Amino acid sequence: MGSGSPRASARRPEPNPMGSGSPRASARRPEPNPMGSGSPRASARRPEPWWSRAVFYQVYPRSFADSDGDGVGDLDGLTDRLDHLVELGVDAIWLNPVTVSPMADHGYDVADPRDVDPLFGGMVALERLIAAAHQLGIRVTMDVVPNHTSSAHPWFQAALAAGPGGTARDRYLFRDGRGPDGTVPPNNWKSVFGGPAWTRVVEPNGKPGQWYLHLFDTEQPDLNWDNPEVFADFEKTLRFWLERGVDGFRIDVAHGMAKPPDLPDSPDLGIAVLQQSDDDPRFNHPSVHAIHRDIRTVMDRYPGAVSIGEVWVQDNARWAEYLRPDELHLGFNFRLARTDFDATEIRDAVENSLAAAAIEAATPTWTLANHDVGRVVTRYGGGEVGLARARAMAMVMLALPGVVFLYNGQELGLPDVELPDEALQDPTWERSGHTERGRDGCRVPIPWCGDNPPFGFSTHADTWLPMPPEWAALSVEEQSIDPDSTLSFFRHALQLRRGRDEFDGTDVQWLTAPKDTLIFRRGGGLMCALNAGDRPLALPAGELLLASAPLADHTLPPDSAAWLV
Ligand code: ISL
Repeated sequence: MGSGSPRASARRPEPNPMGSGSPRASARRPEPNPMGSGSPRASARRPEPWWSRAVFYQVYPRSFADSDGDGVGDLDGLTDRLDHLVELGVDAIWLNPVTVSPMADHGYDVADPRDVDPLFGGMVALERLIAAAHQLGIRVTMDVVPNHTSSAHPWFQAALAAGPGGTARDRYLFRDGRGPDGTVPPNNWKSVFGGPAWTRVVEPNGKPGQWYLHLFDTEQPDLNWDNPEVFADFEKTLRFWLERGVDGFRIDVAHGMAKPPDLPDSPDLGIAVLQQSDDDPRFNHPSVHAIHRDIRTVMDRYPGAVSIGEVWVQDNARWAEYLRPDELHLGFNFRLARTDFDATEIRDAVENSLAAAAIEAATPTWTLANHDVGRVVTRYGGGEVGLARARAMAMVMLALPGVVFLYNGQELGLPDVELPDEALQDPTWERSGHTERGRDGCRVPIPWCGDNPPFGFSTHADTWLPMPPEWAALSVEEQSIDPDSTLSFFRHALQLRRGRDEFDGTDVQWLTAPKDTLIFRRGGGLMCALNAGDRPLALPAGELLLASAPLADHTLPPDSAAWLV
C-alpha cells in the first residue's frame, strides 16, 4: 500500500490565516467587489473547510480547450485558459475523467485509474495543471469511477481469459445465464443507457458462456464490491492522486457499487433511459454506506481533501445518509436541475434540498446543469426567454448558502446543440435503438474567440462534436468586451458572492411574495427576488446589488432576478 502520509504541504496552496484554507483571501485572487462594502469576511467566524461555500467549475475536458490540434480538448488546453477561471472567480475545478480509457463513455470507462490518458496529455499535463491552478489559488478535484471499470482494464481482460469459477471473475459480477442453455440473462435489469444490463461472453473454449453485469455500457463492467481487492485498489487510486496534490474527488455513481445479494429481478418500474428511481434495486443498496465509511477513512488522512458524491437519491432521509459525519463531505443534490421555471416548484426544491442537508448538518449543494442533465438555457425554453431564465436562476443558486457547481459554458449562456444523427457519440444513442439522442448536445466545445468554428477551441476545423456557427456571438472574447453579456454578469455575480458579507449565514428566510414570484433573505442581509410570472414584480426596499435584466422603477420584469441589501 502507498506511503499513506498526508501530501507534502508545499504542493498545497497556503491555508489562509482565518483557518479556512480558502484561496478567497489570497493576494493572487481578483480583488473583492470594488462597488463599496466588499469588506473581507468577518474574522470571528469559526474556521470552515475551504469548500464550505465554494463555487466549483466543472470542466468537461474534451470540450474545454484543445492545445494539440486534434479536435479534442486536453489538459494543457485547460492550463492555458486558467485565466478565464480566475476572471470568473471560481474556487475549484471539477475535472471529468482524464484517466486512461478507450473512451466508450468518454472516460467513465477507466482502463487505468492511476494514469492520465495520452489524449488529454498524459500525467505531465495533469501535473502542470495542478501546479498552475494552485499557483492561482484554484483547487483541482477530479472524477473517480468506483462502480465499474472499462472492459479494457487488465482485471476484466484477466477475468475473460480465466474462464468461469476462478478468482479473476470474482472482481466483477459474472453469473450463469438462465434457461436450458443459459441464453437468458441472469436477471431482468436494464442498463441506464438502454438495453439489457448483461452481456454474455465467449469463453476461452470458444463457446458462449457466462454473463457479466454492466449498469451502463457493455464496455463498463460493474465491479464486485464484496471482493476486498476492489476497495484495496480503490484506496490505492485515492491515495495516488491525493499524493499528487489533487484536492478531492467527485465520486461517480456514489449510490451504486453495492448490489443486493443474489441480484434479484427488478419490478417493472418503467424507468426511462438515463433515469433512476428510489425503488430501483440497481442503486442505493444500504451496504453502500460501509464503502463510503471506508473511503472517508482514507480521505481523513489528507486534511482539506473533499469527497463529493454523485447521489441520485430522491428521498431526503436516504440521501442524507450519504452525508453522515463519517461518509461523504458533500453530495450532489439534483433537485434544481430537475425543476421547471416555476416559483412554487423552485421554492419546494430549495426547501427540500436545505432540509435534506440539515438532517446531517451537511453543507447544501446546488446544481442547475452538468454533462448528463443538459444545459439550463434549453431546459428553460431556449432562445431569449431560456437565457433570461437561466441568468435569473443562476442568481437564485448563487444566493443560497453552501456550494455551487457551474458547468463549463453555463457562464456563456450556451444552449444545448441539436446535433445531426451522424455526430452523436453518447452510447445511449446506439443502446436505446436510436430512440434517445443522449447527452452530446450539452457537451459541444466552448467558443473562445473569432468569427467561425472552431472559435479558438482548436486549430483543427473538425472538432469532436461540431460547433454551431452562430456561437460567434457567445465566445469568451466577444462577451468579455460587453458589460451586459452573460459572462460579464456571471463575473459580477461571483465577485459579489465572494466579497460581500451579506452572503454570510446558513439560513434562508422566505418573505411574502406575490404569486409566481419568490423572495428570500439570508442571515447576512442579502435579499434575492425571482420573478417567474408574467407581470412586473415591485421589489422590496433596499439597495440593488445586481439584476439579471434591466429594471424599471425598482420593479423586476418577468424571467429575471435581483439581489438587494
Ligand atoms: O444521466 C443521468 C441522469 O440524467 C444519470 O442516470 C447518469 O447516467 C448516472 O447517474 C451516472 O452518471 C455518471 O456515470 C455514468 C456516466 O456516463 C455519466 O456521465 C456520469 O455522470 C457512467 O459512469
